[in-house]
Amino acid sequence: MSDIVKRSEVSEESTPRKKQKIETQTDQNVLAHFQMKSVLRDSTREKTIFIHGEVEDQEAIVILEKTPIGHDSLPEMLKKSTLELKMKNDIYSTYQLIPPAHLSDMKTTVICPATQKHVKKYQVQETFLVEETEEDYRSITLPYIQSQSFSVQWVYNILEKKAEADRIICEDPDPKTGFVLLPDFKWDMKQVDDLYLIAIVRSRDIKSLRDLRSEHIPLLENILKKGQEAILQRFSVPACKLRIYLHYQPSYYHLHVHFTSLSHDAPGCGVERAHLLSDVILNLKGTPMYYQKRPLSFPLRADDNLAAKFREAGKLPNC
Ligand code: M7G
Repeated sequence: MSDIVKRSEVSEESTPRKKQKIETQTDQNVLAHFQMKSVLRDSTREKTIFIHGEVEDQEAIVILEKTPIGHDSLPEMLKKSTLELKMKNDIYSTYQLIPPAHLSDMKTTVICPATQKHVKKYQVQETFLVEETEEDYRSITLPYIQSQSFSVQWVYNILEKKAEADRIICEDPDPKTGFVLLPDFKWDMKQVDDLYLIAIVRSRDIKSLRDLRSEHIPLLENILKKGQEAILQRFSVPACKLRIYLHYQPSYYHLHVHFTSLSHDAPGCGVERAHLLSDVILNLKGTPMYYQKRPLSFPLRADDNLAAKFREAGKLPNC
């Protein structure tokens, strides 16, 4: 794991001028200028907190996450930490362990400038399951995606090597079957237990699972095979320990595939949103227009504008 590097990550969803400003601030500790407004969500189980605030009059979101303990750091952690006894009873004792500073860092993600849509994405909300037919997609979802989905500028920056070029794990330049595989910004790359990478396809005209047809099978098989090989070679994680899937609905409408460690309960890996890539390939082999024709179910947050559109169309009658 010595070739795994640590780095701070910043959303690319900003204009070039603003981006420049944010990157400079990040280098000098952007959090020093962060004015907290509210906690959007707090997960004690995932040990993550999502905070909404402002950085110099720009809306911002900061995500702080305590990451798993790396096996490599255990000997040093056990030897060099300070232990404060909290309780002792018979053979049982609990302590507060204070590790050396370099072993107690926290993964931090900054989104700035953040949009209202980002704020909603991270807020706690009730969710509903929606069943979307082919007709619903055409009349409700597609117009919605075209009018108000998140910018995919960060994706184009990766494909054009304007951002994260040094993080690429493997790439295939073919315009039809090619892709770029790199660490997802949810992963700090410190240990493989929570491994998380994404493969971003080169083709710019496939928005999501819904657009996939049998002609895309070579692309999907290429991502599956080369992604698995690259992860084995670079991180020594075999294919049988990977969960490889697509989200429907995704947050970003440029086709990408998630590669996560099977032992990691990654956000969004539940059956209501994740579609295993191997199943997608089999479905397309059996029925070339499977994803165009079949109703697809997915969760929607109560305050999501897409949920409002489904409600208006009478598709969420009791919600
Ligand atoms: P998704 O299924 O569209 O949405 O996946 P989700 O965020 O609801 O899962 C997009 C994936 O891209 C997510 O896993 C994000 O963590 C990841 N991601 C988003 N951004 C803005 C970046 C980025 O700038 N760099 C990298 N490396 N990953 C990103």
